[in-house]
Amino acid sequence: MKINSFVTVLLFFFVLSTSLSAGPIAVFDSYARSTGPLAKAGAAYMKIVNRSKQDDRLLSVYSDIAKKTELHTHMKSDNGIMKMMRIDDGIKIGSRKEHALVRGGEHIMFMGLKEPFEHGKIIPITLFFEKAGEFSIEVVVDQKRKEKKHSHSHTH
Ligand SMILES: [Cu+2]
Repeated sequence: MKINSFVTVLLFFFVLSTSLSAGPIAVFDSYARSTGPLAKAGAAYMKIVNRSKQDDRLLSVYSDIAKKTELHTHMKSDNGIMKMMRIDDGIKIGSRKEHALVRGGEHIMFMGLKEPFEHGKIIPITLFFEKAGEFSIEVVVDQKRKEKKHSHSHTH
């Protein structure tokens, strides 16, 4: 367990350091997961900060890890079941605001994984913003992470 928590601390600083870059956009508290080692799809969650004086918009996402990477959200369908839907018009990140991608809400979706999401694996993702442009991050797979704020669970 000691080694494990040391690695966690290292990962924490690694993730933290990726959020310290100058520029208007910062990403923190990010992680990725899949439903299991054989899953063909996975998702990533994070907090995105827009430090700029103007609103921005996350238009699209890309990763080498999957055949397709999309922005998704969850919508309640007519029969009350939560369904995932692709976001086509992007996600607004307001000026000097923080926007969270969370389980059961907006997320980055990887479809057709080229490699399994092993715990601790690092996933490169490029975010494309309307104003800030390209922003590359590396997100660590955390299969054990629980969503803290939402007590209800969603299968993904
Ligand atoms: Cu999805």
